[in-house]
Amino acid sequence: MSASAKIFQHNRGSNPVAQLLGELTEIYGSGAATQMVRYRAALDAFRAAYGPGPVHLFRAPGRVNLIGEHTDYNHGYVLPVALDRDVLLLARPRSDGQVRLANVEGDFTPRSFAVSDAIPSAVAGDWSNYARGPAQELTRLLGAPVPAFDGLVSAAPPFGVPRGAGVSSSSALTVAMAVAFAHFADWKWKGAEMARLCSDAEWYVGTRGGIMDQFIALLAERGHALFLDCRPDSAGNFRTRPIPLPAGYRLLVMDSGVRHTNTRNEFNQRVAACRAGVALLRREMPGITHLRDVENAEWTLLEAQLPEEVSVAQLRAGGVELGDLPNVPDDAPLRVRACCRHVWTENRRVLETLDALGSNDIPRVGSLLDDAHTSAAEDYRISTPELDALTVAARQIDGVAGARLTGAGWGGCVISLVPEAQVDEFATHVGRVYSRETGREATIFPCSAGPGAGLVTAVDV
Ligand code: NG1
Repeated sequence: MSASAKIFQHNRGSNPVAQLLGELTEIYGSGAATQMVRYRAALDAFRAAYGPGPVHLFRAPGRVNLIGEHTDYNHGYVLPVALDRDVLLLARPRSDGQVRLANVEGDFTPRSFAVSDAIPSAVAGDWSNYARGPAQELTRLLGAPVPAFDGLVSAAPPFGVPRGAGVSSSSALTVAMAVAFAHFADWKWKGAEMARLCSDAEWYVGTRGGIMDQFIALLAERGHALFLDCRPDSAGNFRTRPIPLPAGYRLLVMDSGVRHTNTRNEFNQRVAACRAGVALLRREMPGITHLRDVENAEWTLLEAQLPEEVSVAQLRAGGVELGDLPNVPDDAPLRVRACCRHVWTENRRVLETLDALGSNDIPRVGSLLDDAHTSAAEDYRISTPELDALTVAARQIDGVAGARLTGAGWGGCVISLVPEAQVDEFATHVGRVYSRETGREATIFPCSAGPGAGLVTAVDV
């Protein structure tokens, strides 16, 4: 179990309400009283679905990424922060090997599957895949089927992780499931191993993503971002460092309300462009495996070897294979040079941001965030008019340090570092300008940098 994950054991002798409130205060701070209402409603729903008895409560947070976008699967650097919005999973073990899943949100209808050595995935898009994936990966790791459970998920707004908003709701669900299976299997997980397991579980679902979301969901510390070097060392360990968020600023999240749906193909095409870049650079630099390997090479030397645009079919004709990448058509145009430029420059920006945070040079942090947005929009082409409109509005307030899209892109959220005294003015201004420019409503909320996933407590219902 990670040192940062809080574990609270059920104490039958104590007052369960006071005990739970104490535990929620550790996790949510001043938000504990309202969380209590949510937790009690979830406990009632669990009892209604599965009957009275003991229940374990697990949680896993969503995240924003301060900087370092689409660098994780290139073995680069990232700087994510956990939200205090999370996925709550209530669970009770079952002895018959059947996992049963319910959800407080009606659009996720009940599901069930049997644990076994080989758990088949449900159809693409089925929410049970976020439980099947971790169950399968943990079964593989432990060499025996994991214990089954009755589970109820509570992740509805405003406490849950917004879905499709680039704040990692899918990873939060995967991690919550993995933490529950691990707990009932009595597997004492360590951060890196569990993060990898959860990342593999998401490959099971079909996205060829990286490990950032799982790491931050598991290892987050209150009040801190997490610097993560996504290149494992020879023993499979990753370098991580908690980074305090700057005093006097709030990290504000602006949800555009635009949801990315069916963008897995676009995502995998960006992965393909990066892999193509590595394959082409390998002709001159035979040892490289990821774009991270060329971080110290001159960009002008690299770009000369990278085509502006090439298709998978053209690459294959030239003897270049890109590996297992679902949903990347043969004729998809891969913008290899621009995508690699984004990754190469973004890695530098992450390291510069660390330096700037270390010396409390917040204006410098702001200009790096702005540059990161430009690179994401122009080189990686993952922005939208709505995200751009939010960044423009955010930068109009004096003292704001940067604005950039966060997460995969194609909708979702923008973040800004806002001086504490200007938070209200900022939210009013951005909300007004955004609805004038786009006809949409933005949801603006602070990122409270909460703690990582784990077992909250066990109680009787
Ligand atoms: P979101 O925004 O949660 O879809 C995805 C990937 C991350 C990372 C970011 C872009 C998954 C589960 N998540 O996050 O690993 O690549 O995009 O920086 O694949």
